[in-house]
Amino acid sequence: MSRPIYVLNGPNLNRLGTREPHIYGTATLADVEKMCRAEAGEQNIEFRQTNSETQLIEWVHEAIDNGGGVIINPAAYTFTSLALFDALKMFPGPIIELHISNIHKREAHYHNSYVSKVATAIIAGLGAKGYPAAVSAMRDLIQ
Ligand code: CA2
Repeated sequence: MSRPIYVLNGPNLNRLGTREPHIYGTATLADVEKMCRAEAGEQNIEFRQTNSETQLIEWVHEAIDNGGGVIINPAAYTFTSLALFDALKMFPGPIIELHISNIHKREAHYHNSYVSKVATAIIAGLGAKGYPAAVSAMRDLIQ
């Protein structure tokens, strides 16, 4: 059994689809999980969401021990968490940073991502479809 791909989601994404549809679309996080599992096929994925920085870091530690790759939408922690940056630095496999919106086209406080400094690749601005695109890319990276 190949090591699972961890798809990790940060704060407030549990409410995806409930507001700012012009930025984030109308798909819910449950819809996004279905899209990822459809794209993953027989590849095992762990799909999780938390509003807790500690929990997000502990899932990265779990992926260090058990995971083949990490796809992460850290949401606001992207721009604030050196602790998450330090945790991701320890991950030996490929990391894809994922954002539904194009953060570089938005307010200045969304322009400096700590995660981009350790990510293998970044996907931003493809909407919810960025998630299955990341799963497809990650399967290529870990095969
Ligand atoms: O575009 C993305 O995926 C973001 O990571 C989403 C974060 C935002 O802080 C980043 O700058 C970009 C916001 C997460 C909260 O998302 C919600 C979206 C719609 C409804 C409720 C929450």
